[in-house]
Amino acid sequence: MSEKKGRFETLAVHAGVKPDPSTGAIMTPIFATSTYVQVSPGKHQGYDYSRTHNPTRTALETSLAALEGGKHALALSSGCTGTDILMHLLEVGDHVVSVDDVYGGTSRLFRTIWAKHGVETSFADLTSRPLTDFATSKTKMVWIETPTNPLLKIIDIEKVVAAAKKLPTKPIVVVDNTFASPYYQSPLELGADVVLHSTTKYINGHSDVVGGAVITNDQSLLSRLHHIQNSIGGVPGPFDAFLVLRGIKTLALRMKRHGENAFELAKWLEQHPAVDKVLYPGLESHPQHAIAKKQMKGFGGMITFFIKGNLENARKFLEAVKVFALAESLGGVESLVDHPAIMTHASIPAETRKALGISDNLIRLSVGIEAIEDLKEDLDNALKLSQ
Ligand code: P1T
Repeated sequence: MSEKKGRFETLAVHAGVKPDPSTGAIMTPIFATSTYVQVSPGKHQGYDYSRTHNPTRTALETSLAALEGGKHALALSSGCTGTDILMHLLEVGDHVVSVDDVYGGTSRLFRTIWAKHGVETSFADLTSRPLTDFATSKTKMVWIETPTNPLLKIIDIEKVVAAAKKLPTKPIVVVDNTFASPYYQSPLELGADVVLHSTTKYINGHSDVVGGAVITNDQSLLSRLHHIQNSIGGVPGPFDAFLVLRGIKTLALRMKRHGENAFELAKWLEQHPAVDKVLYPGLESHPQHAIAKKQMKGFGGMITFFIKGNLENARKFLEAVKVFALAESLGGVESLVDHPAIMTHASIPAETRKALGISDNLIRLSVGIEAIEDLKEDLDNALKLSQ
């Protein structure tokens, strides 16, 4: 499925996209059809039913595989569908080691859905302890999110993959690459078996689609994942597939700008009197800055910081921003601000959140592509009003 011609920027514009043979239309048509005419039972042009395949989705899958340097991709109805489909690979009694700081919805799926179906997950701080401290004789999957949501911890992908490959249970290593996007990080090159994306975020980039994807080089794993998707559903509609495909064309331009704006704001916030601490992988003060430099091509558009004071100070700040919008999600062209403890990570039990350090004065920024001066002025004004 993959088309490996060209550099990232070229692939983003061209991979998967061919002029429509019947009209010459340069843009991939939105194939709004549930089914396909067969000339004789079982004789068709590669498409029989749109839960199984759809040409707009196929174009998107080819593009996603190319961007991640992978051979195969499945486009899905959401990032959480990707997590769920991957968990369907496991059997009762199997065990997962997951990074401790993951998106709240990922943690919720592991703790409240899959634990009930007999798959236990251990949440591990893989920045300070080795995988072997958490692996059991049943560990069949290792779940990495890096940078993590919302603490922006950096996990050494190559190191964890090497440790996983030595385990007798041969677990599948999944990397949720949503925060970095394929522009800044290529987990398959670092040895991961599967990359997961919430395409809702940077890949689509315009906050108008919920979608997901999994990408792998392993043909048999892809077949198993496609069997699961085809059996349970979880497909994106052709309109959504088209929108994500369109968003991808500007992914490189957007990511460059997200990264530049975020780096500048992170350095500036670090000096701000109303800010206690800033977490951004590009800062030398970040505890895993050296690993980020080694495995990422840039540091992305997400910043997490601790505002001086308590929840009241955080509230004043969050109510005062004008360019940044207070909303869940991330990765769109517009800047967003999130309060993880009350919003995106509320489903994580309070004591677990506290132990992780997701405190009431923690604020997460998804830095957009607006003028840096306007972003700075907005944050400065709201920070002043917060104290
Ligand atoms: O929302 P959905 O497309 O299902 O993606 C889930 C998901 C998976 N992985 C990561 C790293 C994510 O951040 C998300 C979704 N996150 C948010 C909605 C958020 O605001 O953090």
